[in-house]
Amino acid sequence: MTDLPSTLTVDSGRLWDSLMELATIGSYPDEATGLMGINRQSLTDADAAGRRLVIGWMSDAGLEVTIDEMGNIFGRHEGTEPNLAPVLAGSHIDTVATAGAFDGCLGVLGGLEVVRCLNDAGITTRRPIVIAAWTEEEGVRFGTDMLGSAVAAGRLTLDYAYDLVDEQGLRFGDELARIGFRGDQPVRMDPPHAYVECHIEQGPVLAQEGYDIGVVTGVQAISWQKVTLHGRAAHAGTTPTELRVDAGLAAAQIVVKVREMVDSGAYGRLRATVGHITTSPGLPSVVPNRAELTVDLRNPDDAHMAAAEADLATFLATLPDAQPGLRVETKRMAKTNRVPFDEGIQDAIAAVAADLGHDTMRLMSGAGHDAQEMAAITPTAMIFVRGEYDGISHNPREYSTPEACAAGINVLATTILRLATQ
Ligand code: HGY
Ligand code: MN
Ligand code: MN
Ligand code: MN
Repeated sequence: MTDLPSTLTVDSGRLWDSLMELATIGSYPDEATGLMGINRQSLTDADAAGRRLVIGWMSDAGLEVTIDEMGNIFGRHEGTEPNLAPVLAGSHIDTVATAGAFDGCLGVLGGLEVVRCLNDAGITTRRPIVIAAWTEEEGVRFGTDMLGSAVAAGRLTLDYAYDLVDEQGLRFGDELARIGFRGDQPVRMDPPHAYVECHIEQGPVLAQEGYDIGVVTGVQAISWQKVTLHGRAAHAGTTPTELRVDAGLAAAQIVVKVREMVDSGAYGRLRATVGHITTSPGLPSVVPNRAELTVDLRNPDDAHMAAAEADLATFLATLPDAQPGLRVETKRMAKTNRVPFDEGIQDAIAAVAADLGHDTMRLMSGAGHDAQEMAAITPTAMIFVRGEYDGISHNPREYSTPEACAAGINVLATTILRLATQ
């Protein structure tokens, strides 16, 4: 094994080119921004095309590619001691419907670039290095986020995942088979030596505080639920208020209520979003007899999250008081408590960043990540890369500069190098 360098410098142009090429898959002209957005939701044909592109690049880089029962993709760079637990790095390439080019993709293509860089330098580390692309991290198609990594780490079962259905009633397990990515590698993975994920911050903190790189201390709690309201269809012109059971009104009251909860300050740094809301039959002259909405709650404190969930449940139960006959159904979609990351891996990342000349700050992640699942089975932490435009994300305006992306992946590369020689 050649003498190892103390730091690695990746090919930032090659990294950027890969990011921009993957971004063409699932792209669409986004009317709201005038930019090209990306809609590569999991297990769609676009996702399958993105998967094939990344697998091709992994193979070109000499990685041994395997696919597990959840469609998680792994590219293995063998070590001089193959029996040692590998260093795992990665993220996801599935996107929301209004995505930019960086969310998740930076972590997968950045991991690939690390391997390409090791190949260029003729470096083989003691430990194997494995690059992962996790399935359905966003959770926006099948309703549970971090799905692929949660099954791999054992928090959720394969059967639970396979039986999830999308808005069209298509089943996860069937769609995985349809796109040809229902692999036969057992999904429950042996604990790796460590897991490191590089991701854009998706928020304004690094930019506001003047940092390019952040060391992530953990992920805040996440609660997703679907609320279905059953009212009574009635004539818009003839039906007086007291005879109405208006599902649309109840839905609107929930939207206002969650914002009032946030503004009250009673739940710490609660964030609440009603991202999906529909009424039926959706006609101008018919009082809605049904409404569906999702409530996404986030909180860095589990006790505050529990209080917010309980108070929202109490509020939902009172809705029929004002509209007798209204029926309220709730369904849990996703629920994760706050997840702290490993201090040792955080310190390793901070030391590498310092060696590379970057000051860093430590911050909790506002977004969920596959790393929060890996933290259950192996020492885990994340590297954040500064975002531009207030770190906007889940929007085609999402942007990090080539320099910031390269800085993040240089930190990832050297961190992986050092972990893989332990
Ligand atoms: O929703 C999230 O926090 C992440 O984008 N899956
Ligand atoms: Mn992501
Ligand atoms: Mn995302
Ligand atoms: Mn995420």
